[in-house]
Amino acid sequence: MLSRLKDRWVLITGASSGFGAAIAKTFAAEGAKLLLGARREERLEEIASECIQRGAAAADYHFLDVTKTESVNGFVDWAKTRTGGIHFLINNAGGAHGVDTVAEGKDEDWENMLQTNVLGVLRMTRATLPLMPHHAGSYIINIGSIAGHTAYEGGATYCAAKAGERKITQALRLELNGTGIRVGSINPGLAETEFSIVRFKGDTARASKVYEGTEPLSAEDIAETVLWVASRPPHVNIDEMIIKPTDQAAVHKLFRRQN
Ligand code: NDP
Ligand code: 8X3
Repeated sequence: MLSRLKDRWVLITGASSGFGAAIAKTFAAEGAKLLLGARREERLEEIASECIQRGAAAADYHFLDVTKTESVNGFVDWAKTRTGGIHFLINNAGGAHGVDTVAEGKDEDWENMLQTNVLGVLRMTRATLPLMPHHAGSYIINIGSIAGHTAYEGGATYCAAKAGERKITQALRLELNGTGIRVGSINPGLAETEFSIVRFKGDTARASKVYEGTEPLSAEDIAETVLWVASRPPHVNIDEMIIKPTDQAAVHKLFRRQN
C-alpha cells in the first residue's frame, strides 16, 4: 500500500538532533518531502543528505531559531519558495535548561524554556497555518512531555512550559474544528537524546547518570510513534498520547538495575 506520507511536505522543527532528526529519517523512508529547521545548520545538512539516501522525495534545510519571530517568519518564507502547501507540521524544537528550584531559578533559563517550548510553538503554528491545506489530512503534531502532566522538583518552568504546550494543542484543536486540519500532542517520558546534556549545560557525565541502570526510550521509538500518528486516515485525529519506558511507572518511579 502507498504510504500516506509519500510526496507529502513535512516541516520538522528541532531536526538537528534527538527526536527531530529521527522523525526526519523515519519520514524519509516513507518518501516524504522534508523541510528541516534548527540553529545548527551543519547538522541539518548531514541529516538532510541521510534523508535523501533513505528515500525522501526532497530534504531541504534552513536556519531556524523558534525564539525569534523574524527567524520563524523568514523560515516559512523560505519554505514557500519550496512548496505551496505543508501537510504536516511537527513542533518538536524545545527542551529544558537547568534543574534549579524556583527559589534558585535563573531568568535566562526560565525565558529560554518558555520561548522555545511555548512561544516557539505559537510562532511556528501562526506562520505555517496559511500554508496548510484544509481537508487534506493535514496535521499539527506537537511534542509535549509527561512533564506537562505531572510536576516535579526542579522542573517548575519546564513542566509549566509543557503544560502550556498542551493547552495550546487543545485550544488549537477547537479553533481548527471544521477545517479538516488535525491537531495532536505526543508526550514522551524518559528518552535518551541530547535533552539532558542541554539541561545540564554540557555536563555529559551528569547527563548520562539520568539513564544509568534503566532502559529509556530512544529517539527512534518516538519517531515510530509520530509516523503512526501521521499515517492515520484523514478522519482520524490522535488527540494526545503518553509514551513512557517500561521502567518508568511514573515521573518519580523509575526502575534501575544494580550491577
Ligand atoms: P535534543 O536536545 O536532542 O533536541 C532538541 C532539538 O531542539 C534540537 O534539534 C535543537 O536544535 C532544537 N532547538 C532547541 N532550541 C531551539 C531554538 N531556539 N530554535 C530552533 N530549534 C531549537 O532533545 P530531544 O530530541 O529529546 O527534544 C525534542 C523535544 O522533545 C523537546 O521539545 C523536548 O522538550 C521534548 N521531550 C524530550 C524528552 C526526553 O526525555 N528526551 C521527553 C519528552 C519531551 P539546535 O540546538 O540545533 O537549534
Ligand atoms: C522530558 C521528560 O521527565 O525529564 O520531557 O521531564 S522529563
